[in-house]
Amino acid sequence: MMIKNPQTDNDAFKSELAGTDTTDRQNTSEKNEQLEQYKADATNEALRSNQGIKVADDQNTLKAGTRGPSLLEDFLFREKMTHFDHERIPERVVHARGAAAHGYFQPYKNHAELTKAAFLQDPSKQTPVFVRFSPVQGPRGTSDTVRDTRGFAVKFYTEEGNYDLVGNDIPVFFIQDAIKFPDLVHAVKPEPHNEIPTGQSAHDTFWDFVSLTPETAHHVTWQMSDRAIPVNYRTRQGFGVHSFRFINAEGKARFVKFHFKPLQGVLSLLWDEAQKLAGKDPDYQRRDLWECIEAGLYPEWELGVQVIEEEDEHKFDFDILDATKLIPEELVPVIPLGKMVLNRNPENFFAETEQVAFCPAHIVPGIDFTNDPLLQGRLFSYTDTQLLRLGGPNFHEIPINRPVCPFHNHQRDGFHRQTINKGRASYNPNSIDNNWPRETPPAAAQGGFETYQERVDGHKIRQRSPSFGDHFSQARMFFKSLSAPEQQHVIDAYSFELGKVERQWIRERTVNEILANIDLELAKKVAMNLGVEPPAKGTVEVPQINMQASPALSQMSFLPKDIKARKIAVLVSNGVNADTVETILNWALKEMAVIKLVGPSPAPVKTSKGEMLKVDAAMDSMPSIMFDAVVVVDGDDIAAMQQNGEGLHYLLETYKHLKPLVLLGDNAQLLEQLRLTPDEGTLTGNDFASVQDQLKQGLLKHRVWAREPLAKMVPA
Ligand code: HDE
Repeated sequence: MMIKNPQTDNDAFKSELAGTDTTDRQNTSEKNEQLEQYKADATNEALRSNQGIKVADDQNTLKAGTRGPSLLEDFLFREKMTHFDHERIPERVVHARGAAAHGYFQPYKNHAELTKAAFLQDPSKQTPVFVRFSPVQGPRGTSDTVRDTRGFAVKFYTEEGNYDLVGNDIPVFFIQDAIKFPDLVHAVKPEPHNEIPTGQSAHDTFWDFVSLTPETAHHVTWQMSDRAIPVNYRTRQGFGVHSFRFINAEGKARFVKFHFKPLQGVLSLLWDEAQKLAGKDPDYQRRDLWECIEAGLYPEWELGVQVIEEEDEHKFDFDILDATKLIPEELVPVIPLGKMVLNRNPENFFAETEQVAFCPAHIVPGIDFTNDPLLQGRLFSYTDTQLLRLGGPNFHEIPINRPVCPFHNHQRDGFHRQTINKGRASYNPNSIDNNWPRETPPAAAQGGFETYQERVDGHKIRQRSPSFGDHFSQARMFFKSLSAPEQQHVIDAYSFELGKVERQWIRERTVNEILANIDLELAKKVAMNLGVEPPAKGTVEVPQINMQASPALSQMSFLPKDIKARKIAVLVSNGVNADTVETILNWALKEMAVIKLVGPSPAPVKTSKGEMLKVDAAMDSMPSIMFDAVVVVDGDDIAAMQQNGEGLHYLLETYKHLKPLVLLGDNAQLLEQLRLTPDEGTLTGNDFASVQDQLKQGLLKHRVWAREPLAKMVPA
């Protein structure tokens, strides 16, 4: 008899979830219903041409004789090949690679005091969302786990029209003014002469620009931190980055900063894992998102805002219009607005994920922009880029981009127009069609969009505001807010990246003119690693801001509260104790943790009871870097393991990457063989029940940080 992991194919989670949480899985939002109309199912259908002709032979071109030349007349061949030849569209100039999912947003309560935006009023109403996550630098084919900022773009299909919150997973940006964006992107993209490196910032042009552009200092410090190598998309924060405005029905406006906080915690990879994963599984993060949603393990975020009264606009040490600055949560707490849940994978990657068009200018009544010069430039760029990428001005008609409310206006024609506009008047005012469609009075009265009447008074001028002048104090605050291991990773990352920079003067300028102003110790340590003369002091006077450290900036403040969807490799081989495997599977199901049974090869193994146990994968196809913890089950063939280089490497890597390592039964001997120092994360015992609580604790802490100095010596 063959037994298998009941979690495989997600059967286990689905039955465990059945009946508990059904609203999440009904998928009956207005947006889903709208999308249904455009879906095509070919089951039981004849193969036809695009003109509807039934095709009798799709294997052979039309030829003059079986061995003769092909005929131009073959309209079926020409249609098929022409369509294929035109399948690709330009990829996004940044954020080209992405993964997305459907879900909903639901407010906790009525937020009418803050904003009149309809989707934030009714706590019983779910607004459909489509969310796309994306690294920035690489092309569509880059790897998920590269060191990079990640996009966190949310389209809310509200009853008043689409609202796009096009954010990132880092709360500040590289530059202050949109006019510098093409320079930044040209510098970070692969170098123009040889298109190297893909998906990486560790090269000369990026660091040349960074070292000459001090305003990048804060964002780049985040980019060198663990934030830039997330475990997956589910464990990321999202930030609106800019200050926006909320306006309520009385016309009262306030500044707001948006935050998405993941209920899964904020977790990162180690650099060695990130690099290895980029090769072993370039789709690691999109696969994770997909598989979790398929299994019913829906990721959730809490959307919140920091609110700043208009009269407090100038009370900070920095300008709230400067996108290289954040507002520490200790100064202005985040007010929770509601919950976002992702519960449905797209049906078709191209139709939905590739064709979705986000734009920060897509706002609804109750939300407005500010004069942040980065935001102002973005308001232009997104529509402009979609015109090229999606081939014309009608991309709003593509199913994924359509609002769920009706939309009528006098815009007409253009490539790929789908709407058949009735009536004869395509202008306003008109008397022929009785002046339809008509304008709506502003929001407070009836729902028409009204721009917030901010008073603006100034000279036309090309100049950076002096209030944007401090580039280092918040970078310093961020660095000081990190735990010791996080700080060490920042030092390591700067050293790694600058170590790949060929030009000595760029290395030196970065150390002396950027790092020394952020933190002298950081600069000295990086200088030593690079063999550069350590600086004695910074080059500018960095203002003392009224906050030395903000604990909310450390990932240690965002550890998960449960182990739902955390991944555990259970190593099995011939002789494995079948009861232990069952105990582990039952425990994991209760905890909603994901188990993969990993064997020496893809072949089933024979258990202690003589049954054949199907494995989910072989060690080489699911290496330890894909998991949060590893368990070696008792009863298996330890002699074989002791001689299996790949298996021993599996365990060494688990230890090196600071993960819980459970060695049951005789497998405890492996610690000694591998010369691994036991610690709170190396768990041994004769039965799983004796270690399961410690394993859970280890997973909640994510890493055994105390092990890190020793782990450096592990040859894996
Ligand atoms: Fe973008 N950005 N960006 N960006 N951005 C694009 O629009 C741009 C910035 C962000 O999943 C492009 O549709 C300028 C900040 C995300 O489809 C483009 C500036 C933040 C995505 C563009 C910025 C973002 C984009 C390329 C400086 C976080 C992916 C394709 C003024 C708050 C959206 C596209 C998706 C994509 C321009 C800076 C987030 C070229 C000019 C700051 C998440 O229009």
